[in-house]
Amino acid sequence: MQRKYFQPEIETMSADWIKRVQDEKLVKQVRYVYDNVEYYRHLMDEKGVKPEDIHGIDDLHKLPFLKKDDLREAYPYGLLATDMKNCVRIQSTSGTTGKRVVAFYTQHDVDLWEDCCARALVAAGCTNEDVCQVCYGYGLFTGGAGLHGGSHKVGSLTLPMSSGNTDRQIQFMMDLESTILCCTPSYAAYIGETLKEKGYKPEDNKLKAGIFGAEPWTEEMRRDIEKSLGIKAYDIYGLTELSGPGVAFECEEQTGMHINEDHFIAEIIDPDTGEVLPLGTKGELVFTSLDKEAFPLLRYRTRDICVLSREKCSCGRTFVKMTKPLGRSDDMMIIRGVNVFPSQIEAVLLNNGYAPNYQIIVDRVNNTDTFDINVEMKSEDFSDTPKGITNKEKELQGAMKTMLGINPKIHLVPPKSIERSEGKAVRVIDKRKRLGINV
Ligand code: DLL
Repeated sequence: MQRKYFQPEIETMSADWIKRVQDEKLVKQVRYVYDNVEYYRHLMDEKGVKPEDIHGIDDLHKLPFLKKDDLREAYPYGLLATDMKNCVRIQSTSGTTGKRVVAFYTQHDVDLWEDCCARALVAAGCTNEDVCQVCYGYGLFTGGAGLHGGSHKVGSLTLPMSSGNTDRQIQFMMDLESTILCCTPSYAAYIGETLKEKGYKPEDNKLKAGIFGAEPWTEEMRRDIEKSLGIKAYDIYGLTELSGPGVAFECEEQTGMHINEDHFIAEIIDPDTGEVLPLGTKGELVFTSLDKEAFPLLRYRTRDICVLSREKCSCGRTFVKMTKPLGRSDDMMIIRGVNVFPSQIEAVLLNNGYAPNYQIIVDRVNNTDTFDINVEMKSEDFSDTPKGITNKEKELQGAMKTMLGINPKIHLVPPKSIERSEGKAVRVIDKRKRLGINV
């Protein structure tokens, strides 16, 4: 059955109602967090703010920010707000220096998250008659689990493919006549290319829409994907800390993503001063969860730079819209959909006896990210045989894979061959910028 919204009464509620809902939920969430999470209690006490000072969203600015470093410090249970016996799931992503971000969910949290993903799917035209092929990674990454749960809620036939094995993806897509494709935009582009190589035309598949996110992509890439697969391509945004995909999603207007404001309050701040900026201004996106039980977050700094707008949307949804992330205010890279911090690479080098003289080179070739790391050899290795050096590269590659979850190509280069900088070392050369990608 075709429907316009998954939860119409919520997705189209008036601005006054949104504010009322947020006011009420915020007061409760702050009290809950203060009473149940010692780490927060401490942060709030330090800032001299008590739950009774928060009467609604106009008081939000009084609360302290929470940063990724806090998650690292509190790892793994320090921000857990409920008894472990109430939790049913964890999901995880990489953290700044090796410690992963581990997010906990109660069944209620999973339910709300899946509702958000279902809203995104319905906005893209998904119904219970659709075949939804989910090729985001399953496992600790939130992409697979989130869209999978959303697809179940909509009642569509879910193909839990996970990522990779493109021949098999294509076989299922053709044989089972998939109509909705969920994956990263770069994988969607790759599937499009592979279909073409195999001699298929865009009209040969039954796909009608795709839900693509988890990494930056451009309008040009959207047009290419739409053309090569013969579909309409929708953006979806989210982060593990808040639940996963579905924090915000695109509607048919394709002019930004509606933030699910009944579950999250969005603010834009100046990343340097922390000052709250007005709608329409570019800055760092900060989120406050409103009804999470296991892993609630107040004023969490995403480090994603974007702009919020409340312009009326032709789809009828009233939720505020965010632009695509326009960059980051930290040094996190997203490579093949995986979050990578230079500090993690440095930690692996130091643990393996290398000096932190390295350069990371990222590019996108044929819609796939390439990831190379040049590392200066230890002087004692310099005289090694080519085979000895290759073995050491493999060893280091294995250690990187364990830390990052993806495989870089390691190139051991002679000592002192990486240019020294007098100022900030240039650790990352991200050539994807030439394609207009907001890295
Ligand atoms: O990437 C969740 C997700 C899965 C979103 C599937 C969409 C689809 P993390 O691995 O925690 O979670 O990475 C979160 O990815 O802070 C952004 O920098 C980036 N990101 C997510 N969606 C988009 C998007 C998932 N649509 C980080 N465009 C976020 C650009 C995105 N960047």
